Amino acid sequence: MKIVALAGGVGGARLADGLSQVLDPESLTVVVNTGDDFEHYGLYISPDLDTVCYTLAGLANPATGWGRADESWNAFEGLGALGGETWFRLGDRDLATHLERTRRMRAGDRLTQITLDFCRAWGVRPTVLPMSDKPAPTVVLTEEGELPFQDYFVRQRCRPHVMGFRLQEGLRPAPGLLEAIGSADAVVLCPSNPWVSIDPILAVAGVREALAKTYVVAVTPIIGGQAVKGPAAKMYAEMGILPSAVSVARHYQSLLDSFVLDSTDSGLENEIEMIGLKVFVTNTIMKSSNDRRELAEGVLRWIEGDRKQ
Ligand code: FO1
Repeated sequence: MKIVALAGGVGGARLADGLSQVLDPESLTVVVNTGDDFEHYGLYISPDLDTVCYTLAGLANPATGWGRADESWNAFEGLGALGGETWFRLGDRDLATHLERTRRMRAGDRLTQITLDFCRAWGVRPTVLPMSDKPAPTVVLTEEGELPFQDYFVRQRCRPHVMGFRLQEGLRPAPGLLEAIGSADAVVLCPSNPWVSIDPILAVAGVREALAKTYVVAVTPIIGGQAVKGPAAKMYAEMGILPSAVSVARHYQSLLDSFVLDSTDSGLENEIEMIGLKVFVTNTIMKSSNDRRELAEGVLRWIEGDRKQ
């Protein structure tokens, strides 16, 4: 089965990793959010692309989910000693990625090509695509004004109250993205933040139209009213929406054929079916590599069975 996974940060990367353990490399394409990208120290930084690629390569820091494992912080400490900005941590191994990506983007290379080359260098075999080669900065609209994404997420630790988001609408999709969705048997919306990880991908020109022509299943990023990681539940609450798997199902509703609900929330199954979605209830918490593979296997089996009906 050919699968396209839409993913953002840590949660999405983990399911993408599970899918890469189960599917042949040529049967999996991971499309990654670039709305978190920003320039820092003159470097073009693409956190979700790096989180997905590092995770698929087995290079990710297991504690944080972002950045590299076995990292050292010599350059970063040197920056601090010089009075440089230290709110966004850049490890020595991670810096190589940002330096080389920035050098190649300044030379005119496309983010898509850079990502494919980095994946080859890191031994990542599935295809990983940015959602677009064009900059797509997500702006967070808060009660304290408009904030660039990393300012909100890292510098301010998601404290400001969110009122909404401004996404880049109608961006040109990365080469091959729409074709990958068009030839997929199914698309999996990974358990990433619906607002700032998945919605930016859905806003890329042609993506919603392409999804309408194929089987789409979303894996809940909210369990028991809480996000597994990150501010998704807080964002829902601040925008007056009850943080729950039902709210996520409604968030994507028109795009979905079915929804993967965590066993903790099995009581919500009927409510989600009432809005017209079929529901697969399973354990969606991924603490280990084995959990990632098991969730991926379960979702693929679900898709196989549900598509046939
Ligand atoms: N997140 C933090 O909370 N603090 C950091 O210092 C930080 C540094 C960082 C460096 C590289 C990278 O790829 C990601 C990094 N992140 C950090 C995570 C990043 O802000 C988020 O993972 C995404 O933007 C949202 O998923």
